[in-house]
Amino acid sequence: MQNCIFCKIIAREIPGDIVFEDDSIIAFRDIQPLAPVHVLVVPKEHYRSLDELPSGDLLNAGNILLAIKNVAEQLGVSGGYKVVTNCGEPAGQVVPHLHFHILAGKKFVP
Ligand code: DGP
Repeated sequence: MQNCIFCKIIAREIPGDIVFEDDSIIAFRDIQPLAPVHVLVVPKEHYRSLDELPSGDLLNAGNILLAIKNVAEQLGVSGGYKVVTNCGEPAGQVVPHLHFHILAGKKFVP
């Protein structure tokens, strides 16, 4: 989608510190980390937030969940991480492209 910063990272129009990628999902380090490990897991298809993920889309939903688990494992934080998605501006969502924060380390903002 035009003017979406995460779509631009996916399309390699702007740089991202990518730690994982497959056909439908990408994960890259957050540019403003709130924790020693702070990675965003992002479906490549543009949904504004979890609210927009189609109810029947179990494939996407399951793939995202498994990607989070696999990325956490790859980052070496299995057993000690938090997953957060901000759904809508009132919840603090700034980038309107569905993404899941993986946060790990001694100190992080919940
Ligand atoms: P949220 O508040 O859930 O929408 O979080 C958006 C996160 O995206 C925030 O922690 C900062 C991060 N972010 C914003 N712009 C960029 C960018 O251009 N590159 C990367 N890697 N992260 C970004």
